Amino acid sequence: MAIMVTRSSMPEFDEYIEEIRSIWDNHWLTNMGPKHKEFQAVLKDYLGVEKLDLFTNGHMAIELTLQAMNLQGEVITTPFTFASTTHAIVRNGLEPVFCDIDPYNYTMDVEKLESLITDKTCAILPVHVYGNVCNIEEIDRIAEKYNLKVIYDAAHTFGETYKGKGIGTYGDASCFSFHATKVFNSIEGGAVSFKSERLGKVLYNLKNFGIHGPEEVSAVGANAKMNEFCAAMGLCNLRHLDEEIEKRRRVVERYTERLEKTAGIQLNSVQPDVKPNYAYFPAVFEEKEFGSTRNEVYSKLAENDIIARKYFYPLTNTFSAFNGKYDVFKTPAALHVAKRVLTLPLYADLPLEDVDRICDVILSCKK
Ligand code: T4K
Repeated sequence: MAIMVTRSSMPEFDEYIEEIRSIWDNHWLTNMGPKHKEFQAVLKDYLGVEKLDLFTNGHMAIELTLQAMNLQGEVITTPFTFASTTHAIVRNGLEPVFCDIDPYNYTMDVEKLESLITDKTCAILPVHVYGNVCNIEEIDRIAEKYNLKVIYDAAHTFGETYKGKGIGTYGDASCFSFHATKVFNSIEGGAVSFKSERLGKVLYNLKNFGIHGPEEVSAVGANAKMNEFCAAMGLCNLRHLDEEIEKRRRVVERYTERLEKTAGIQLNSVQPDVKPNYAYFPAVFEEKEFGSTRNEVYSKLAENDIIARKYFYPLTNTFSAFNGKYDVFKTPAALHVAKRVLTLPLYADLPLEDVDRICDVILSCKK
């Protein structure tokens, strides 16, 4: 069987059945039922945040957060991310302004941030990409100086802490994804942690049609509610998450041991003050020193039934959807990394023998 870039974590079948049994008693499938309430409460606790709401997925979490802030103008973000981040900005009628990334941790290059601020800038939407935490202090300082909102795309940072505090406590809001491919999943799902009570109320309106009772509709909202089956999956998976992260750590350590000394491969390093979740294992291949290109390594792995992924290539500012509107040469570090990066297979139950086999194939490409 092929080894894919990841494999969804799932509880034992019986554990999930036990979790959903009560749904057959109460026939309550969605619309903020008991599982939703319980999941919301345990998540607040796990993430160490005071205010949090649940959504159908990580994308709607970002899109509705931007909408709830009632923003206008330009949002500074990075193009080295999944389509969702940029699309959430554009779908709100806002203009994305692309900041380059740090070539080593792939998050927003804060040295380049301030020069992109104009009188139209309303917010910063940085991405904690691969679980690497952005330069929070500097982003906060700049946001405060120019009175900008900060919304973190925290899709990859579930359960991480920075300086001992939950990652969701930083910025005005942080948006998490619980998609099947994430460290922690609720099949599909997402959450927003936020500071302002008022923002929470608007977000709730947006996720539930603005409905506040059978005869009261006080806002024009959409539908982005998490259903009971997803909440139940989240409840089950959360019980095993610490163990899963520990297993991921072992996989990451093995990859690192096997690949770190090879010239021409840049690996991710654990950041100071961060409790990591080992979400992804990016490796950047520099052809000059390694002797093979990223695409050659990708193909060699595929010949061996190992399906790595080029997250995040292409950059979002080159998507054909935007018809060449954005100048990719304004984000040269992002372009450099996107052409050279491969995210290697990583999931809790990936056997270390498979990691060794993957590394053997990669090292066979070294010239
Ligand atoms: N912001 C960022 C920075 C994100 O990375 C994402 C999502 C979002 C926002 C938006 O959050 P969501 O709205 O998705 O909650 C995947 C995911 O669909 C997406 O959630 C994720 N980022 C992105 C990085 O990756 P694909 O198209 O690459 O996934 P796919 O279907 O090719 O799956 C990859 C591998 O995962 C498969 O080869 C096998 C495994 N897999 C997949 C699925 C769907 C499973 O084991 N089980 C499954 O159910 O986008």
